[in-house]
Amino acid sequence: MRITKFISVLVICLLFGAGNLFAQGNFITNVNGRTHQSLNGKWKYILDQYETGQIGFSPLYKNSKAKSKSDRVEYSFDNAQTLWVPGSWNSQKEELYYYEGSIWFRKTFDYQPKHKNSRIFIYVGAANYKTTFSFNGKKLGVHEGGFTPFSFEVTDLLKKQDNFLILGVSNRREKDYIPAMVTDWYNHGGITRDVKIVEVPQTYIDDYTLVLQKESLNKKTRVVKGSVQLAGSDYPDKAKVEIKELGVAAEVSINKEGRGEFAFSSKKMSLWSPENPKLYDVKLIAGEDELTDRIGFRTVETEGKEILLNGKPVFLRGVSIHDENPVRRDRAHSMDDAKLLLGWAKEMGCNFARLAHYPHQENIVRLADEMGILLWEELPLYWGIDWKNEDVLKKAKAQYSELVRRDKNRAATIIWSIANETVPGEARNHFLREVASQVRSLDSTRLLSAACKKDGWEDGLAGDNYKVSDPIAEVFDIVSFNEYQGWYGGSPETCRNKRFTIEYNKPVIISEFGGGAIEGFHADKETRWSEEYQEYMYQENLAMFDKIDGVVGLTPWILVDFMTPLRQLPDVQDGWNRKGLVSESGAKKKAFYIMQNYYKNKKEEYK
Ligand code: GCB
Repeated sequence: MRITKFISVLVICLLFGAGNLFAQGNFITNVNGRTHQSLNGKWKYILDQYETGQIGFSPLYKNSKAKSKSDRVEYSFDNAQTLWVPGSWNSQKEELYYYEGSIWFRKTFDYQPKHKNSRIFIYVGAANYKTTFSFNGKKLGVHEGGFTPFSFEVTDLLKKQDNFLILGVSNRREKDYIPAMVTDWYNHGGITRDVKIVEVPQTYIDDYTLVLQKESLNKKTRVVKGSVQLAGSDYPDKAKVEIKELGVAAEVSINKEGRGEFAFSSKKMSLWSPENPKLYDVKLIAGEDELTDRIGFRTVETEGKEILLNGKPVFLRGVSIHDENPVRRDRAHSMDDAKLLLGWAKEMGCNFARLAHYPHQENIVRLADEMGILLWEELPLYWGIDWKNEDVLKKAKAQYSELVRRDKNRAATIIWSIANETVPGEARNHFLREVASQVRSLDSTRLLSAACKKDGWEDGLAGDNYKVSDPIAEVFDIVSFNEYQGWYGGSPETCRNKRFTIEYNKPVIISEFGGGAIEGFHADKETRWSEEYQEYMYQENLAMFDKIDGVVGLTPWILVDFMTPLRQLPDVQDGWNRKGLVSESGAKKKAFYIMQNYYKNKKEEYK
């Protein structure tokens, strides 16, 4: 009888989504620029493989405790084991290595607001993939998407002592998720980025954008235009934007909706570029709220087959990167992790990185701003997306607006890439067009692209002539494609005969190329998995790309070996994709130096 009741509750909940409020979009931005306190550290956890935690024998978010010795509480956090947050669960416990399902996390804490009359939010940098968020026993909503932030307001629920925050995180794969069922990367589950308590005044600065105006690029006085959006109820008439170093103090008139636009000019402004990654401390003041951000000013556009940064042609000396620290075998989540990855890229001579295949942690974007590394940012519209499903399209738009909201003031980010290796077709073209126009409407100042495929051997078109004619490239500023000649097709020397026709008069980026090598395995250049094979393949590929008209950027696949359940070849892959130019332990393979040398020459060429 009990079981029948349980099943009917379960069915009703599944049908009606258990009253979930979806929380996409308006998270608190620039959390480090506001009053905050970390909730990182050890969290208690309960495993919930069948995902009944919202409704089961005891809804886990309620944090039930036995009140008497006869009370039956089957799920209790109090004596549970712990996991570190941030961190993927897979990397922390052997028995969780391949676990896919849900885990409920609990953090207890006392908190005394630092300011009187503050509003209190809890911010989560990312949790993979779907999170049920609850605070002090109340379910506040659900967030979907494993790589973008979310936050919930808890002002009215907060107590001075014994608060409990419970997050149910599921990393199950589903056909209507983004990404979908199969990826060539590891499905790190859990709360993978920082969790913070953030305090803001009753009315606060919710969003802001500053953009250097192209028309003023070559003028003595450079002009920046921007906007501020406040959240709250009692909007001040005016807000202010200040940059001390430039002597800027711009007044912003705030309208009834809490929005204001502004413009200021400066004769002294240095442009941001890889050679001169100049950032300014920008202070925004509105009523009681005040925050600072470090912002660089530059322009980016295309002209024919060139990409112009601050009006000058640039060659993007790039590399593809996954958001993973191979040494800790975990998702990257700290500034140190970001330094490790961008440090290798810089050593290789890069001025550009492709943050594949999903939004990376905010630290790496901010570090790229400081170091002068241009960025391609991406959404996991990857293999096997359910293009016909309108809900999936909504999710893609929601995730993209979160990414743009987070990073739109970063000078480093110049390209939004909306997809990777997707097969042209009516439904897919419609879907990506919709995403492209959504991204453009959110941010018309950056370039759009996607990693496409060429037409060739896969389509049975034998021969040496390849075409890049994906119809979706029509809506992009840059044509990008992945190319694995010498690894998935033919031996490295077959590169010599290949010719490419790009059907668009647009700049071209080779968004992936490469092949695997086991670091320290040396043999002749025909032996697969040897460093020599990889080195040879890089040489042949680079020579082939040099002959393609319009190539202005490369992002070889990939900077470092990365974890993936897709690659199991014993003694060779062992759960790792070996295409890294650097090994999992940080040793550079021979091909690393081929790229380093190639980029040294490119840098000279583009001086
Ligand atoms: C690709 C994918 C990338 C894979 C890579 C590979 O084309 O975009 O996610 O990891 O190939 O190693 O095969």
